[in-house]
Amino acid sequence: MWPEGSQPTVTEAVPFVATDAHRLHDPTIEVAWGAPIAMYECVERGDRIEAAVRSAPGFEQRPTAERDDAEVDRAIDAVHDPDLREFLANGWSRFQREAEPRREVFPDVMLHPAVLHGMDAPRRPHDIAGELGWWCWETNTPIVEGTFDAARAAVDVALSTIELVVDGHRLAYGLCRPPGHHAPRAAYGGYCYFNNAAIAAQRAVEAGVGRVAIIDVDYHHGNGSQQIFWDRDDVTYASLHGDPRRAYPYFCGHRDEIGGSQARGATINRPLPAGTDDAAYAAALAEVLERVDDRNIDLIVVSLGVDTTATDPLGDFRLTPAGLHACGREIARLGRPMVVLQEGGYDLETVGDDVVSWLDGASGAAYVFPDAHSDR
Ligand code: SP5
Ligand code: ZN
Repeated sequence: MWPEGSQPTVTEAVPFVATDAHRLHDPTIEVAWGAPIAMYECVERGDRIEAAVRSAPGFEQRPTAERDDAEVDRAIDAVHDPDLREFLANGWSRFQREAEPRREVFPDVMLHPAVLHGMDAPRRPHDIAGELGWWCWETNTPIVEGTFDAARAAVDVALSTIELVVDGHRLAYGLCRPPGHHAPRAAYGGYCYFNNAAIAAQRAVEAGVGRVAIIDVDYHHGNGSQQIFWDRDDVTYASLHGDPRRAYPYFCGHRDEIGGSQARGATINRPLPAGTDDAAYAAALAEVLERVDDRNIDLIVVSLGVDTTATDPLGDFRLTPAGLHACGREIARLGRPMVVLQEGGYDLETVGDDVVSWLDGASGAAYVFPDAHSDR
C-alpha cells in the first residue's frame, strides 16, 4: 500500500484489456426526443479509444481471459436478474420472428410506475413487445443482432481487468464497450446492458479483497450502480455528475441520496452545475475523495466517462484534458489498487486522447498536451 497522500509513479507498463468483440454491437440509430438520430455510442468510439491507448507510451495490452460463457454468465447473475440476461440473449431474434424484422430493436411501451400505482404487483408479459417494456427503461439503447455477445464480452473485459489488480497490479484499464453504469439489477438503458463496474466490484468482494469503492466520474449519474449497491455497506458508490434536475438520467443522483437503511453514507452523490470547469470539478472531487477515504476502502473501481469535457456532445461540463489528468492523479493519490473501466465519452475526435490523459494522471505519468485538442 502506498503511504497516504503519496503517489509513486507506476514504473511498469499499465496493463489494459480490450476486445474486438465490441464491434458486434453496431447500432446505427438511437431514438432521442422521438426521432431517430445517429447513435452516439458507436463502434468507432471503441476503436478510437483502443488505438489511442495502444499508441500511447506506458501501456501494455493483455488478452481477455477467454473464460467460458458459463463463467461470465455466473458473474453477470451475481448482480443482475438472470431473466434480464436471458432476455438480452434472445430478445433480438425473438423480435425478428414474433414482431417484424428490424435492424435496431426498441420498446414502444415501458412500465411506468404510476400505471399500476396502488394496485397488485405487475406481472411479466409473454409478448415480445411487452417484454421489451418490462426490461428496457428508455429509448436511447437499441438491441442489435450482436448486442448480447458484445455486452457479454465487455463483462469478460471487466473481469479480466479486475483479476489483473487482484493478482497484484496497482492499476489496470478495461476498455468495456458497451458501457454499464446505467444498468440496474433488472433493466437495461443508457447505452448499457450489463453493469461492468458493478460486476467487477462484486467479483473483487467475492475474491476477498475487502471493501470496494466505485468512483464514477462519467458526466452522467450511474443510476444502475447506485441501485445495485444501495443497501450494501461493503461497496461504496460515489459519483460526480450533471445535476439530475437538468441532466440525464433525470431521476437519480441528488445529493441527499446517501444509501439505504443498511448502508447510510455508502452512496455519495455530488450533482454539479452546467459549465463546471477544472477548478470546480477538482474541488468537488477532493470533497468526495475525503469521504471515500473515511470509509476504509481496499480497492477502487473507477467508472471512467470522458463525457465531462468541453467538446462532448452529451455533457455540459468544461473539463480540459489537463483536468482529466488531474482527476486520475487525485484518485490514485488515495493509494489504493485501482481498476479503471470505460463508460461514456462521445467526442470521437478527442475521446482516445482524453482517456489516455486520465490514465496518465492515474499512473503518475506526466501530462502530455494531446494532438487532438491542439486546434480546438
Ligand atoms: C454511458 C453513458 O454515458 N450513457 C449516456 C446515455 C445518454 N443518452 C442520452 C442521449 C440523448 C441525446 N439527446 C440529444 C442531445 C443532442 N445534443
Ligand atoms: Zn455518460
